[in-house]
Formats: sequence, C-alpha cells, structure tokens
Amino acid sequence: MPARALLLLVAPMALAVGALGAGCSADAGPSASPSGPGRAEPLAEPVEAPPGQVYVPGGTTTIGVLRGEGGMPHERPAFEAEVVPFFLDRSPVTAARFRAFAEATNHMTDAERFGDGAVMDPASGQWALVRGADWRRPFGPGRAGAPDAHPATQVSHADARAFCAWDRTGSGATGRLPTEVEWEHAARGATNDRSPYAWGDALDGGGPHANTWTGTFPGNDTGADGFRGGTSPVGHYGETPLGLTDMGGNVWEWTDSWYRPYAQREAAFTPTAQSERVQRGGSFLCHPSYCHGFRVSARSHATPESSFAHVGFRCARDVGPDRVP
Ligand SMILES: [Ca+2]
Repeated sequence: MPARALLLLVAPMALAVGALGAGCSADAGPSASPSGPGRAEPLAEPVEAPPGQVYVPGGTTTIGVLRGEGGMPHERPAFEAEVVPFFLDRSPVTAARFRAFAEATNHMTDAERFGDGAVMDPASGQWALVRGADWRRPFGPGRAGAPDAHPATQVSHADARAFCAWDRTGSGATGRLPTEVEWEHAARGATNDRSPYAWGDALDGGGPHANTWTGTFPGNDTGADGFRGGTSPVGHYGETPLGLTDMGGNVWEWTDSWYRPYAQREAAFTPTAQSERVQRGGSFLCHPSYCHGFRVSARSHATPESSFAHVGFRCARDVGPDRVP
C-alpha cells in the first residue's frame, strides 16, 4: 500500500490533529443519537462490572460548555443528553493488552499497512508521517518501544474498534468504543459535574493531575508532571470518583462518534471519505495555551484511518439483560 500524504497538519488553536490521506472506509457508523447505538434500558441498581471496567450510572448530562465555562467554539452550544448505564474501561488500553490482541488475532494495524504514523516534532509543533512508526514503536524506528503499562498508540479508529470487538474469552461478550457523549458523561462523574477537569476545578493544586505539556508550547516541555514528550503508565495520577483513570491528558481517546457541530447533531448525516471521528481526553502534547484538550468538554477529531503517537482508546460495553459475565 502506498504511503499516505499528510494532507492537513495542525492549525493554530485547532483541536484537530490532522486528516491523513486516503483509505477512509466511509461506513455508516453509529447512530447520531447522543446516547449512541443499541442501548439497554437503564437499570435500577448498579451491577458488577467486567474485569478492568467500571460501571457508569446513567443520567442526564449537559454536554459541552455553558456560558461562562470557557471552551472552544465547537464545544457549543451545550445540550442535554440522556445516557443509559454502561461499562467503561478503567484505563486506556495498554500496549501490553494491544500486543495480546495483535498476537492472538494477527491483526495488522492501519499504521502497519500504510507503513507510517503521525508524530509531532516537539520543537516546532509540526506533524509528519514517520516511516515505521506503529504501536510497537510509536515514534518510529530507533526510538523507544511502547512500554507495556503505557497506553497503546498509533492505532486507528478501525484498530480500536477491532480491539474492542475482540472476544478474548470466547464468552460471546464483546465491546465497542464509547460515544463522545458517554465519554463526557463519565468524565463528569455521571453526575453532570461542571468542573472543567475530570479531577476537579484546578489544573494543578496538590501536584499534577495528568500527563500534559508543561512549559511553553511548542519547544519546551519541562516534564514537571513527571513525563516529558511521551505517554505515562495508565493510572499514574489516580482515579476519578467513578474509578476511571487518565480521563485527561496522556492520550486522546477515539470515540465512535462522527465529528459534527453540536447544533447539527440531530440532523441527517451520511459520512464521506473526509468525515472524522471524535477523540476525547487530551494528551501529553496538550498545553493550556494551545488546545487545553484535557478538559472534559474538549474535542479533537481525525479521519478514521489516522494513527498518531498521542492517540489511544478505551472500550465500553453495554449493560445487557444478562448483566454481562
Ligand atoms: Ca508531561
């Protein structure tokens, strides 16, 4: 397969990190419904979550930012969404888990097929496709391999979907990517908490709460949060009241939602080869002066075949009538 052309690089103040070339499979994707596809009825009582996942109660959450809450234009207008209970991975999928998947299924990622993945030059802030960058070596050959306990990166939306659908136990229970509404609902603690961050109101205070870009962007990442220029072990900064980790910083996470203006979220939508999927959560490259992407309402987006050194994912699962084994 020929190498892709890097069609769109980072625009100033843009949350998007780029649409990478051809190869987009414009499948119909999930419903544009804010609460996503195939939901079960809400349950009256919490149920035990599968291993590695937490139970996210349902409820009504105001998605996006209200007047006075700041945020980017595409985080407005805020809207109310009804979310039914679901299970969500406690942490982003790690490189070790992705390796187990790749070895068990012989899955070849999009980055491996294309032969490259997107990596940002920390000095300039510019993105480029690096030959040989994949989930094993997210920054390319000659650079450090992906540590087992760190999030898997250089995975496309399709790779993430394939992982989540993998029935690793043979039980017939498979997962999916969360919608962006589900992700924000969970990041707000399933209580419609209006704090800007999953951990509360303050960016710092009591020490760092996330792996972000500290210093001046671009050019000088001080590593004051303990990590410079790369990912951190999942769970390093503790967990939210729901028991989730890394709901801000470390890696952006693919969701199953198409990127659309909130004002048009209920309009008819047919994806094209240029349509993009939403990512949530921000990454180790986010700085408050730039994208500030580790806020709970922040959005990024890229075409589904794109793979980046700072984008991973976590899986969700419906709370079915069998309560899931
Ligand atoms: Ca950092």
